[in-house]
Amino acid sequence: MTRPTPTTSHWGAFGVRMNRGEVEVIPHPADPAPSPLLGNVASALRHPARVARPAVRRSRLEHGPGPRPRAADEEFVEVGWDEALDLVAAELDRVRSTSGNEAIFGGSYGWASAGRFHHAQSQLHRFLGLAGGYTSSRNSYSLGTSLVLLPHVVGDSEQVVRRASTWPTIAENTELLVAFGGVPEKNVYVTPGGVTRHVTPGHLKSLRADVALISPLRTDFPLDARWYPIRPGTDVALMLALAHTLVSEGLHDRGFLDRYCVGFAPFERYLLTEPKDADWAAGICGIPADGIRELARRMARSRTLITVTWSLQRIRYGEQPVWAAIALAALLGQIGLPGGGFGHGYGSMGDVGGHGPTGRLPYLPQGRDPVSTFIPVARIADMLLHPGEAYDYDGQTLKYPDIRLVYWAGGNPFHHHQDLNRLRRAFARPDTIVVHEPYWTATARHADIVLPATSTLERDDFGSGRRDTHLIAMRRAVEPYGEARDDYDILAGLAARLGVYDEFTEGRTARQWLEHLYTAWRETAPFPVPPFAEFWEAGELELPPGHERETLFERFRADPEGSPLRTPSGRIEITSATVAGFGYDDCPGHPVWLDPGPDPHPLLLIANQPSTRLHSQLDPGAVSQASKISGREPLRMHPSDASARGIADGDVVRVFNDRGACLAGAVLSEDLRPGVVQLATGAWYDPLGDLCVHGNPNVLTADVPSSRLSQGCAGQHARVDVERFDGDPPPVTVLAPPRLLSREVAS
Ligand code: PGD
Repeated sequence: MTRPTPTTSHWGAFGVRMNRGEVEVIPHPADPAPSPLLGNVASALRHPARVARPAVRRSRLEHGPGPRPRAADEEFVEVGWDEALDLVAAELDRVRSTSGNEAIFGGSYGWASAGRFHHAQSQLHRFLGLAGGYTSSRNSYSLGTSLVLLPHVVGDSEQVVRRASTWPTIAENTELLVAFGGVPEKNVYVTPGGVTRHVTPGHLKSLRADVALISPLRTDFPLDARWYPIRPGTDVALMLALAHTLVSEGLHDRGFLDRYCVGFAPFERYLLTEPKDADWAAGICGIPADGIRELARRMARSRTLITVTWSLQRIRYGEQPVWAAIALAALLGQIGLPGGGFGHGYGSMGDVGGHGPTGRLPYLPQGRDPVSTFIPVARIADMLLHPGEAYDYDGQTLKYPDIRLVYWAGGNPFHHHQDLNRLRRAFARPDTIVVHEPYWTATARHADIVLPATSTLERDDFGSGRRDTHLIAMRRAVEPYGEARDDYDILAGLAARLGVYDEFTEGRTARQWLEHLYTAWRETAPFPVPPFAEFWEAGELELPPGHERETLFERFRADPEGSPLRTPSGRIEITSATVAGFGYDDCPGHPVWLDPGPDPHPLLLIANQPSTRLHSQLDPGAVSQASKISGREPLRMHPSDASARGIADGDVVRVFNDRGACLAGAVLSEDLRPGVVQLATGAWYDPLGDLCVHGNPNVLTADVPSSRLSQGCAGQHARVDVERFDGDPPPVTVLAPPRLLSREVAS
């Protein structure tokens, strides 16, 4: 038996071996809980949806650059690499000389693939920076709201996410875990950049704490828990009522509030006038008032950890649940004590609560972007549709640039953005859209020029994620698909045409870059690191372990003067004078309940992360495909909502609202609250007019920000209705390439 070739991915390290011409995937021997997503890898690797050759939209080839509808079903013409690269280089040059580099949007948000060198965005940003610069994007679709809010409240988002209290500390000390959004196990298999040991499932089993699962979905906690089936989007009302009970019954810790917090008084006034009590909250969140009071009292007498998943901030007014949870934890006075306080993102990502190493890893410098213009990442459609328009962001007034060229590598906006029918209109505005992709995703189909990128198994790299225990040599295991090239080689080809080849490559091949980055890291690493050749041969390097027992804000608690928070006051800001000073009605100076207002559609759709793929990645893979119903994404709904609509388990249904509609396959389940339906993100968008025939929920979500403060993604919820789809549903076409013409036929 040959030794497996090592590699890693966002969903785990693994090995591959060729077995009678087929790729065999072997979990890493040190992984106690390999991800189910590994079952997608072999089937997706050479799927017909791969991009084999550079391709240009036919109308672009015939008519040159300019705004155009960019229909997803238009033909593409396959061209040679030289022609494709000449086209892209000429267009970059045209746009920068006629409109300036600000007119090039290179934000290129997305998860791309694991691998420290061939990271698509880092490569693209480095190249575009050398080519004169680009308009960039900030923050993430994942955590964009909290990334802006947390600095105002606790001074730091990095610490909350990267140095969260570790699972062993929680297992040993927490008596009551109050989990808003639960700890969804499906997400803990994923960590950006790689993960070798999936330890969270094991840690969850070792918890001694009682668990209060506060979620519309019972499946959001994998083990026994007391389920509070809350109405989606109303967690803040519940948190305020818990706070109200603590304050009105004198159960709050005044000493902690005085010493470690500022701005409790205005918040207390808010709680007590027009009281935000349990009776008030029960009418909003659907949890009985007695249950709310009883939970508050248990929280006060137990070592209590309050956790909030990232999904809770991915909604309109998404700042509020995060801020209210911190205020609630402050009232309990346990922040900085082992097993107490608050946490953000347990179950949102594999590394939150992890205790792997925290040291620096080898990395590719992205260089400098000479253009300072940026957008908060989720404002892409607004930017394309409203050039020149002013908008608010974190106390500033910014203006959307006029983008003529969009360049995307390593992301799928036609997966990740909201209101996809609006995004299609936005994508009609620029003169040119360039995409590097291994697959014919919906984004590739909405581009003008598509350049085929290799996947990780087709190139040499090394990889390791945050708090990962290993650095893995990712050795090329198979030949590139078709004529696919590494993003680095594609960009080097463009750099040569634009006169920045030497600056971009620094005279190195990809393999030489690996050795260079590794060696630079090795020279400064605070522990012994073998030479590159030895590491490459061994296939991995185990990194020195991190601290198993850590508590968030332990040092601040021990010495608030010596280790202050990086807020203006140095303390936890229950009221922020800075945020209050911005005067935003959708994010005032302390946590508040903001009613999203009426909507005629009776069901609340939760568009959460899938369990069968990573975002839209691997949708053609076997595990993802096996979950589909008549080829459509499964939509979970309560039997009472289904029977009221004449829907049976396994029916194809149409999910709709004013923005659009999609088809899905009904799965009836009592594990969700009546009135709630759930459809995971990531089914490849397959438009037929305003209908997605495949089941992408982002045709239904609204393209509105969480607030003027953060302008974060609010795609987790949408109001919808559902009906049975009678007759033959239109076929899913997106898993086959678009119509491809050869150069001769096209001319
Ligand atoms: P991916 O499917 O990971 O989604 O959005 P994101 O755009 O990250 O897209 C990555 C793309 O990169 C894939 O198409 C893949 O083929 C391509 N790729 C992989 N490797 C390479 C490479 O080496 N080179 C190149 N050129 N391409 C490569 C994710 C985003 O979606 C996130 S993070 C979140 S948390 C959001 N969540 C929600 C949500 O909760 N609800 C809704 N409704 N919408 C969301 N969207 C967001």
